[in-house]
Amino acid sequence: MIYQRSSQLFAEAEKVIPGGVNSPVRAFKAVGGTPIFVKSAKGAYLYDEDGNRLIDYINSWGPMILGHAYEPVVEAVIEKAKLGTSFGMPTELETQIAALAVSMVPNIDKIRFVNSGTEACMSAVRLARGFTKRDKIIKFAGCYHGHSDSFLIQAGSGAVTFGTPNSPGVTAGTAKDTLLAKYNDLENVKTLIEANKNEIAAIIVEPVAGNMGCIPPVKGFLEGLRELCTANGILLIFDEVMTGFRLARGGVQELFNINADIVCFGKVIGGGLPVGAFAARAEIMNFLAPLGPVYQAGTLSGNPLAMAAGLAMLQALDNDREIFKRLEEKTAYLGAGIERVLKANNVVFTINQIGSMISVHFDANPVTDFQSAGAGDNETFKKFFHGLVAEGVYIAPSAYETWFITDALTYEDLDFTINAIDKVSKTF
Ligand code: KE4
Repeated sequence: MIYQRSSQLFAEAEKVIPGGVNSPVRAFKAVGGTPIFVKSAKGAYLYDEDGNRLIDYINSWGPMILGHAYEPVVEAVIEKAKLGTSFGMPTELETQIAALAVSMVPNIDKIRFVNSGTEACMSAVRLARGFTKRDKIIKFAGCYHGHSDSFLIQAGSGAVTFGTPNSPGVTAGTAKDTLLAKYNDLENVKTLIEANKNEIAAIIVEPVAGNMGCIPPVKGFLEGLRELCTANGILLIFDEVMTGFRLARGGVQELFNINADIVCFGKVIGGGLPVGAFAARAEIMNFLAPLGPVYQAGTLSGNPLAMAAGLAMLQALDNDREIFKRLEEKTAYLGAGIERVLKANNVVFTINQIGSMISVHFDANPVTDFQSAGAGDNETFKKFFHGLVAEGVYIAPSAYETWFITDALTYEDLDFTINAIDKVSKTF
C-alpha cells in the first residue's frame, strides 16, 4: 500500500484545518501514522486517494449500514436537491420521516430532528432538566454522547462527588452538575442517587456502549437503571446514536424490551447526511418550544436533503424484515473467524459482539467497562490496525471504538478479512 497522495493531502490540510481533520479520531493519533484520505466509496469498499481499495468496517462510524453510495439514498438526495436545498420552513418530508421513525421505535410519540448526535443528546438533557426541574445528570465513564460541555467530564475526587472537566473550556460550574458512574455497575449508580437525592434530572447511557469498544450491558443493568429512574423521578435517556436502527428495527428498547423516557438518534437515521434526533412520549416532548418552555432550535434542522436521505434509509430498513438477522449472522461469522485465527496464533485477546457491532481487545480479561477497556495492549492494536490496512482492511483507528458491519459485506469479504487477520497476527 502506498500513501503518497494521502500524505501530501494531509500536509496541505494541516495548514488550514486544526490537526488536518474535522474530527479528532480521524487523525490516527491513537495508532500513529498519517490519516488515509478517501476519494470515493461504494458498497463495502473505500477507495483512497492513492488508488488503494479497503474493506470498510467503520462505515462513517455507523451510518452506512446498507453500504456506501446506497442507490435509493443517493437518488433521493439528487432528486430533492433539484427542488431546493433548504428553506427554513416546514416540509411534508419531515412529517413523513418523523411518522416512520415513530412507527419503528417503541415508547415514542414525537421526535425532533437536529443536525448531529451531539445536538440530540445535548437537547435531550436540557429537555430532561426542564421537565423535572432538576439540574444534575449521571453519565457513565467511557460513554460518549458528543462534545457538549455537560458530557466532557471525568470522575470527580470521590465516588459521590461532582465531575470535573476533561477538556479546557468546560467550566467547573457545568461539571458540578454531571455525576460520573461506572458502566455495568448498578451499586455505583445507587450510591450516586442516594448522595444526590431529588437533584438528578436524568441518567444518560449508551444502552450498548460503542465508545470503549463494543460493551453490551450485563444482565440486569438496564433493567436496574429503569427501576432506579422510576423510583426516583429520574428520566432515563437512551443514547441510541450508534444503536438506533442498527441493533434492531426499534433499537435497544426493542432488543431488550426496556422503556427509556427519551431516546437519542444519529448516524443511520440520516443515511450519511447530518441528522440527529431525540424522541419521547408526548408528555415530555410537548415541553419543547414552541409548545413548551424548553428552547431548542436550528437553521438546518429537518433539512430537505438530509430528510430525503434519512427517509430512504429508514424505508429500506423498515421494508427488509431480514436485515438485522443478516447483519447479526455476518457479524457472528466474522467474530468466530477472528477467534479461530487469533487462538491458532496464540494471541491474547477478547472479542465483544452484539448484533452488527464488534470489537477486538488485546487483553485476556473480559471488557465490561471503561477501565477494563483501557487495559488492552495498545502496541499490539497499532500493529493490528496498520497490518490490516496494508492487507486492504480498514478498522477503527482506535482500540476504544467499535466496528460497524454493513449489509454490503459479502461472506467472501469476511473470509478475506479473517485471512488478513490470520496473516497479520502471525507477526505479533
Ligand atoms: P455526533 O455529534 O458525532 O453526530 O454524535 C455524537 C455521538 C453521540 N452518541 C454516541 C453514542 C456516539 O457514538 C456519538 C459519536 N460517535 C463517534 C464515534 N465514536 C463519532 C466519530 C467522531 O467523533 O468523529
